[in-house]
Amino acid sequence: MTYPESSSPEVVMTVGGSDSGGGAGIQADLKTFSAHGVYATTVITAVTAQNTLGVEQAEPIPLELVSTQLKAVATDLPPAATKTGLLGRSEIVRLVAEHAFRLPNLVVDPVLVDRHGNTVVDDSVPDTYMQYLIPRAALATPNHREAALLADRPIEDEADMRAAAEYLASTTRTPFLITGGRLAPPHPPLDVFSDGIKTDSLPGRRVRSRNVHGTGDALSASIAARLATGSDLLLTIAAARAWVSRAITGAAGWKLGRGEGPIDHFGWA
Ligand code: PXL
Repeated sequence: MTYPESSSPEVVMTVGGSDSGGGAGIQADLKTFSAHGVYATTVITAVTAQNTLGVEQAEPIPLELVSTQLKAVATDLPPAATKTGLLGRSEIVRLVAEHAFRLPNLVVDPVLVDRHGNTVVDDSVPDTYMQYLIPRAALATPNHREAALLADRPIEDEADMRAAAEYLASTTRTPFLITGGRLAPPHPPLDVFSDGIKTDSLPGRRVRSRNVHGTGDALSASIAARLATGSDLLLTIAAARAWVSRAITGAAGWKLGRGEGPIDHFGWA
């Protein structure tokens, strides 16, 4: 089949780690991009051996090979939007920042903690994000634990999330969406958006499901895919949040693996 040039799909690139279990990371981004009808390209920064129960091993890809992937993809298949996930080391955060001038609609999902809340990066990584990469992005989407590391202050509740979002956005001059899906009960799930001037609390719906692995990746990837076809940032965020909520609801009854299972990227349920 041939596509007339005018109907070629938009290209969206993801930079992140491979999740062998298919629920998060590069594999989840491929699914999310495909579900949104955009053409996915990938730059792999690390390979993890993991399943729904957890990560067994993680190996970084050498810096030079990450750099060559980035150049190969960005020069031949220029992305209309890019999402970053697990970058892992400061040198990779800086490498992506060096390419940012050719990466419009850059959505930075700073993966700094694992699903249990343990920090998975060196101490220098949050600062490197704040100094080099996030100021060049269209949006940053940390969860509340990652936002606490970036802002270097505790975040326990909505007031903390709002103050941190405003501080982070005004410091970097980049809009922030702090996600609070895993805020400790009794707090309802809540995301907070700030562009440094106005700050909005975006309440969510609590869906009872153990299958929430990769929800953060799905949100940032959905936002990147939607920005590629160009629309307003706040409307994009609202549409992406609704899409993720449907994907969580769809997979609530799934029994894939013995641990935290994946979400329903394609609306199968
Ligand atoms: O969900 C964050 C994430 C990103 N990338 C990789 C991951 C995870 C979480 O498990 O494994 C590769």
